[in-house]
Amino acid sequence: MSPPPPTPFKPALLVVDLQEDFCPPSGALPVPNARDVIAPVNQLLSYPFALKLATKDWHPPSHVSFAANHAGSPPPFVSTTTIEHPLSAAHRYTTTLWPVHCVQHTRGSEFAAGFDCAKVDGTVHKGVDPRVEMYSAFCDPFRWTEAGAVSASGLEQRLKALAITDVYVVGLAMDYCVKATAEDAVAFGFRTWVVRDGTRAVGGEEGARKAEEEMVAKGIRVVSLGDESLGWVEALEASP
Ligand code: VGL
Ligand code: ZN
Repeated sequence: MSPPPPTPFKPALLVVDLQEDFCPPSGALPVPNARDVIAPVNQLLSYPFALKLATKDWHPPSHVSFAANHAGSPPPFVSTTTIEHPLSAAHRYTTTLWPVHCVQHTRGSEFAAGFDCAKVDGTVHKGVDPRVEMYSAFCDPFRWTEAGAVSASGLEQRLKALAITDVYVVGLAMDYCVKATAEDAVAFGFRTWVVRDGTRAVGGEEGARKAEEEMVAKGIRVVSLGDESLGWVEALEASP
């Protein structure tokens, strides 16, 4: 017999950015083997999580993370820019520039074909403020500086209002938005799980290995679909 779940145990599922632009071959910012996650994610969506949410990377055309929006249109993936807090320029950090992706209302911003999005209870939009990068589904990284968040999705409050204890994160990409979302979930006090089968990295297998190591170091539990922690979810009573 495997050990019982912790009590209380009220788990939520977050499906991060499972959108066409992150899927090969057509996506603008394709994550290797991204479509492999669709079947495992659909399986997880059939479990009785207390809450199931999907996120969408949802950028305005003027977003700061697009290489094309910077002088000389530097090459994406290998170029960076410095992002400053709009109210406090002393707070700044360097971030990667990307191809134009997930522009609001475009084909590429739609959920990936075959993703059973009818089973989610809602969609959280992220990366909406053109001035800041927002990998996490919760907030931009200035949240953790004294200058404070520029943009927050309300996800923390939504989970806390339902007394969620555990957050299970899957989706794209493991080394960017899944990782940032899981790190914030831990920082906000949730027991946090990343399910390997349901995620893939921009940096391929090497990117996945490094992301896993960094997440584990922060107290995130990286597990496979067969892990006992998912047995706890399956065994919950489906809510009416
Ligand atoms: C993502 C790069 C840029 C992600 C989003 O969803 O991981 N990566 N925007
Ligand atoms: Zn993005």
